[in-house]
Amino acid sequence: MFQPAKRLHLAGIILFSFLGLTGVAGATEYPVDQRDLRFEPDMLTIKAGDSVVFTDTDRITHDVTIVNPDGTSQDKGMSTFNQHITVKFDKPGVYLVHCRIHPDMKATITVGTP
Ligand SMILES: [Cu+2]
Repeated sequence: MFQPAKRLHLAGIILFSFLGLTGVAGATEYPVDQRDLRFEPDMLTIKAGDSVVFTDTDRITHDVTIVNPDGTSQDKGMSTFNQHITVKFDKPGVYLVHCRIHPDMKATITVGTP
């Protein structure tokens, strides 16, 4: 038997599930390497809710310190070869990234509204 009401209900469930999945998948992880004493790339534009995965590809220790748009800073710690430091950016603004060990290592991450 053909039951239009039931079909519509099922379609609603499928659509709802789909939207739920894309909501989660909407956040992106962007890779940034710490390579040859530089952040690579050293300029990045992302959206609020996205994350940046910093990977130390040098055979020396690096640090990830984030200077927030309000001037406060957060030291995300040190990494050695092939270690990752993941930082999630929830608020829009311009963030400056640097390595405490190597003052010339700098990057700028611009976080836009999602
Ligand atoms: Cu460094």
